[in-house]
Amino acid sequence: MAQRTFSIIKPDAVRKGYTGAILAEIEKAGFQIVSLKRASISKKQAEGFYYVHAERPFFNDLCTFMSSGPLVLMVLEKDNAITDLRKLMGATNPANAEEGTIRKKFAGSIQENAIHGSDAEDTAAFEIGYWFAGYELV
Ligand code: FUP
Repeated sequence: MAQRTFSIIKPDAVRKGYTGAILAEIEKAGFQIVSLKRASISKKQAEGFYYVHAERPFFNDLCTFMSSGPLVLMVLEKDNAITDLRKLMGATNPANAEEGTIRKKFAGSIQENAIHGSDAEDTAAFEIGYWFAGYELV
């Protein structure tokens, strides 16, 4: 059944000019783009988005990085969208990512790792609602 997930092309990838190439990988893999916007987010917005990581040692650096420049926020749809996007992204640390994955091709480090994808249905619902209003989901 068609499922929605939330994704971000992170500031490192946008800065390096990979937005179009990453979108092409996503469409080639069969995802429909339900909504897409380029934005600059505040550190506070990043902290709210990543609240589950608030106690982790990398939290502050991660939120500084996510608010360091424009990023692209997206809602994507396909059968098994959540699992399939995670496969397409590759491992969190690009050093461990499989050949052909977005992180293998475009990510520089475990923090500056090019793309985010929701990891479960409940987090996808929270993340879509955090960044998009209902009228933007078409
Ligand atoms: P992922 O779901 O693959 O994006 O990874 P996690 O949810 O575990 O981590 C969220 C983000 O925190 C990662 F995308 C990058 C950042 N992170 C670090 O900066 N250092 C770490 O050791 C782990 C994660």
